Amino acid sequence: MTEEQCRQARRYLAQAKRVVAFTGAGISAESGVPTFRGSDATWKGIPAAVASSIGLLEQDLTTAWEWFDYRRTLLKAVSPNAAHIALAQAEKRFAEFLVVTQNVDGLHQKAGSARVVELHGNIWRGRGLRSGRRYDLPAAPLPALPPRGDGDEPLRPDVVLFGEMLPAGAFEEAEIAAARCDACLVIGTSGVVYPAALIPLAARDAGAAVIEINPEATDLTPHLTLSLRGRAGDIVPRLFEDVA
Ligand code: BV8
Repeated sequence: MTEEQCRQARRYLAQAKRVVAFTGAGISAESGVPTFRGSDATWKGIPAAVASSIGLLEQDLTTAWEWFDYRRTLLKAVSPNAAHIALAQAEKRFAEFLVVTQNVDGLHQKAGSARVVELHGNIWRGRGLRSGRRYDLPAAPLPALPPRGDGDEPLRPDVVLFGEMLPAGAFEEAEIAAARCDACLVIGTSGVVYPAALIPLAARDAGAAVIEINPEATDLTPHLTLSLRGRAGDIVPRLFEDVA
């Protein structure tokens, strides 16, 4: 990111009343959470996108739980980083500020963000296979797989798997916010997963300034107002430094 780009991005934010921060796995990378498409995106030789698919869960619930409980064990030890914290602190300075995340790690809430839409669910919850009832899960590693709810009902991870619809309401809430915002940050996402990747495009279509923060160019880059090269933990705090 150049100083001029930083000044431009800060000007857009200083003029904004309504902000959406759209985040992906890259915002948690500096907390030590593996991304989906980095070199570390496999488990027992299975690509993450396959391990996180409805096909695998329907075929073998226990293996699906082994994958998710492995990630929950990794995530237990991680903390929000400077980017998560900067977004949580920025929330109070705007008339409207919404974090729309593709992540399931709960790090935005842990950093203090109160307005968060989780498009893909949350890895700390389970959901009854039949009842759909949600439960907070015991600490990882789980004593038995699959975990069970009331009436000994087997649970599944309360996340959206590849090949599944997004939670009713979450996507719509994100779309409405994107269509109203003046500025949309796009932080740490490769922009390949749909329908989530439509959110920054909805902001662009509504005339918002859409600002990407990523060490690399992505599928979204050509469609955005500004693309700031660099790590979220370095850039995001600078964008909000003494914003009125
Ligand atoms: C749907 C929860 C329709 C689980 C996730 C073929 C078959 C089936 C489906 C499809 C198909 N082809 C396309 C689809 C649709 C599919 C899709 O988009 N697939 C992609 C891969 C092509 N989408 C779906 O299936 C969605 N549902 O379409 O339903 C439907 C209609 C009718 C009936 C049924 C269904 C559901 C998608 C939700 C999947 N679940 N998560 C879990 O976590 O295990 S998505 C998963 O990927 C994560 O949530 C992750 O966040 C997300 C997106 O990836 P990114 O966040 O972008 O992460 P990625 O690793 O890709 O990139 C990281 C970026 O960070 C990089 O750019 C990197 O440069 C950058 N970075 C790295 N370090 C830093 C950094 N940036 C800043 N700072 C740093 N330090």
